[in-house]
Amino acid sequence: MLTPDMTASLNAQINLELQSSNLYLQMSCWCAFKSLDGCAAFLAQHAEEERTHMQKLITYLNETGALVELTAIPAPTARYDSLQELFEQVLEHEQHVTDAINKLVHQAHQTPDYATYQFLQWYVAEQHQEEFLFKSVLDKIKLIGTDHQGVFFIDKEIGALATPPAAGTGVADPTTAAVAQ
Ligand code: OFO
Repeated sequence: MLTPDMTASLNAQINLELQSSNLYLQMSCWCAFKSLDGCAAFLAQHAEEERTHMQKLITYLNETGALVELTAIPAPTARYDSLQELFEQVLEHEQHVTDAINKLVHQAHQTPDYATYQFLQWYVAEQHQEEFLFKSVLDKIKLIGTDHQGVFFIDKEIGALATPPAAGTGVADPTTAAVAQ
């Protein structure tokens, strides 16, 4: 059984994962608007993955008999000056999520609530992967540059990180996902 404080913190994380999903969906739309189809596909897929992170937490709270409470979340920024600025914001956001996960792990340990502590280890590993992924994307952008040809190649490279939809579903096949889940 979760303490009221632990329930409140896990609910905050559920809402942060939803916020992450909305942010990446909005970023995907900006990329589509700029005809950056590879980046749009990659970010749309990542938005879906954030929903799976949220759902995992919802299932955990449901299983423990705690009430999930969704809240209003801030609207994401719709416009960006460049692809580099966009991915800098992604990395910054993921660092913020890592910080939130670290605080949750600390709280679970201090409570003590070892079931939640154990459950959160998946998120600890996931954040390492996500920071690594987005730092690599940003490094590529800085290396290739964002003049006209550069943007074309970056879009292809980043698009290649997105898993093609499973036949006829329009949904990425999770068994072949190249991007961290
Ligand atoms: Fe992108 O991270 Fe969720 O947890």
